[in-house]
Amino acid sequence: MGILNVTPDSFSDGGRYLQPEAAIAHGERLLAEGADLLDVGGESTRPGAEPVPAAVEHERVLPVIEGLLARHPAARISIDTSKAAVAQAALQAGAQLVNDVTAFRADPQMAAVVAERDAECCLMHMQGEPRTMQDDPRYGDVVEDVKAFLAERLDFALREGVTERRVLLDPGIGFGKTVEHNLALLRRLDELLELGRPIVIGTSRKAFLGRVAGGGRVLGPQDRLAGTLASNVLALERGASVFRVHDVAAVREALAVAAATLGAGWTAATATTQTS
Ligand code: HH2
Repeated sequence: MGILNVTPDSFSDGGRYLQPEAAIAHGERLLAEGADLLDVGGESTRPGAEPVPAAVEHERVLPVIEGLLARHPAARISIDTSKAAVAQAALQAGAQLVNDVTAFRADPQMAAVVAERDAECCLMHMQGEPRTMQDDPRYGDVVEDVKAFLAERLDFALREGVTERRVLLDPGIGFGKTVEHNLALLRRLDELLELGRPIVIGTSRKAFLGRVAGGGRVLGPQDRLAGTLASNVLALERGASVFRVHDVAAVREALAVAAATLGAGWTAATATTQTS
């Protein structure tokens, strides 16, 4: 899953792809690098980010989704939003998956929009909300707590009429979590497989990688590729099947080597929720 942030303020690439033409060109680059899915987002969810009105988000993402699909009709597009109106417009324009970092909690209409169109969805764990989520996050056992949350959200989605085989789950690396919480979730990612759905993992360029890899320093977002590769390879080994990343070509190569070494494992086809 290649990341396409159409925002002025995303933590690693804010402002680079705010113009539709620049975003479409970047999306095409990610497809050429081998992305199986493009995750288009018009609202940053980085720690401290302020919410964006639906109309602004719509204006940012729709021309990009339409432009990409006009040039690449077979491209699979995911819409990264927690607003039902934005999700609905994106699905109408041809997106296939709704990636909701609030797991259907922010907008009471979201589950119905996904159910009505029988779309795929990704339900992610987040403690708190982006503006304040990194202020002293606490858990009993982070893996147990995240697992219980995802189980409850999956149940909720099914009760609202979402098709089970369309649902992906994500522990939400960096969303209301300390470095130790993120590392525990990666170390014990296989425990989430008991939920019976494919696991999405999003470590790409995140701050905890900069802290762990930097020793005493914190490496900046552009210097976190090695950490991104290491964490995605480990996530593959522990059962993740969708990898949300900025650096598609490098991660694909790392995953190909890791999968070949493991002797089975991951191909893009195993990640889809459409045929399973
Ligand atoms: N992380 C971000 C945004 N959306 N969605 C899922 N399913 N999983 C994630 O880990 C995830 C996500 C944050 O990263 P990014 O899009 O690079 O930054 P920003 O939120 O600043 O736009």
